[in-house]
Amino acid sequence: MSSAHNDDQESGLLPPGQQRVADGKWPVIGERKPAPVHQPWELNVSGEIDEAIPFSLNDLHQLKQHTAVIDIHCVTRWSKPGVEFTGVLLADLLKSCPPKQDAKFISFVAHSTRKHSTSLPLAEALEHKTLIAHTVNGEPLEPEHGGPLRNIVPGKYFYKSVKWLRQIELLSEDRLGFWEAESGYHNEADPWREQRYMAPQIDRRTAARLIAEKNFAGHDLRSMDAKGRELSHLLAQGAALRDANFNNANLQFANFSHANMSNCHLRNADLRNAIFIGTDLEGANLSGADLRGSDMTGCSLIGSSFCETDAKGRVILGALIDQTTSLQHHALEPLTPTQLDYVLGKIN
Ligand SMILES: Nc1nc2c(c(=O)[nH]1)N[C@H]1C(S)=C(S)[C@@H](COP(=O)(O)O)O[C@H]1N2
Ligand SMILES: [Mo]
Repeated sequence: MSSAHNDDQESGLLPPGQQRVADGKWPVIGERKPAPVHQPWELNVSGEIDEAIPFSLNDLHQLKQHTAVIDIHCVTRWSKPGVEFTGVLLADLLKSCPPKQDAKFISFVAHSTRKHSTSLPLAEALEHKTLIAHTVNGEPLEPEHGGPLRNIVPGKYFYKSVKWLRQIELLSEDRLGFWEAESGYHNEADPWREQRYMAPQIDRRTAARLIAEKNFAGHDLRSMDAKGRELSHLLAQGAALRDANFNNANLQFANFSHANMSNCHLRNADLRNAIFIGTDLEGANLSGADLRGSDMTGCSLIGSSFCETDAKGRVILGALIDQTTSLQHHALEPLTPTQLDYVLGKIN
């Protein structure tokens, strides 16, 4: 699927469906701070190893240091190429605590209130040169970006890199991470193959009934297919609609207040007078959608698209936005430069 084309994609620099953030910007995604920290930071390695081993930050600095320039690709369609991380290669760390034969997977666990984690096959984590990073572009990692320690898995969507890394567990069987289990993020996360979401779990009959009743409020309908549907006056407050496909649908007067619509496909949808109060529209594609009279107060737009451009940066499909569209300036701030120019050109 294509959301926004640009020069980076033409030159093969960015994976499909990704857009580059403005220089100097680095959005904060997901949790914003670690759980309270009462003791000096320790990284524990446990599970399928002979002995559970704690590493202090100082211990980590004593190990061989490695610097790598990596491209950040968030599943919500923004990329930040060329970020320099320094730390210890997972491969070097594991030399001090060799995994047992049975260790086939590795789970990275955060020190956060929801015990956030993510996992990978151990062989893949090593192949991708996973880094246990404490430094970015020569400076200590800031807490909002995972300081003092986060893992970095180059070549995977960024949800495979947990902030506030406190524990590494070697496992004989996989254990799905937070986003993978809660939000259906794809467990393989290869941005070049657009492995954003797992196959949807919705039962077809329920989906058909909800479409007929035009009532999605509070339902989990991730990745549902509603393209081209007649859904005017739809009630969808608080619904879980990540990755749902509403391309070309009639959604006039639909109420999506506080719904999670990240990565939703809303290309060419009729969204006149639709309500998106407090809605998560991160990574959503609204190119060609009719947004006249819609209320987008307080919605989150990191990585969202309102237009598609050709290789020369000319708009080939743009959303219909005018003075009747309620969009706040501060909500527009995280848009990529191309998207921001487009929207400002319409509302100013
Ligand atoms: N502890 C923790 N780590 C996390 C997350 C989170 O919510 N909590 N979100 C993941 C996701 S989805 C992304 S895109 C990146 C965002 O990192 P950033 O906030 O430094 O950009 O962190 C990943 N690691
Ligand atoms: Mo993400």
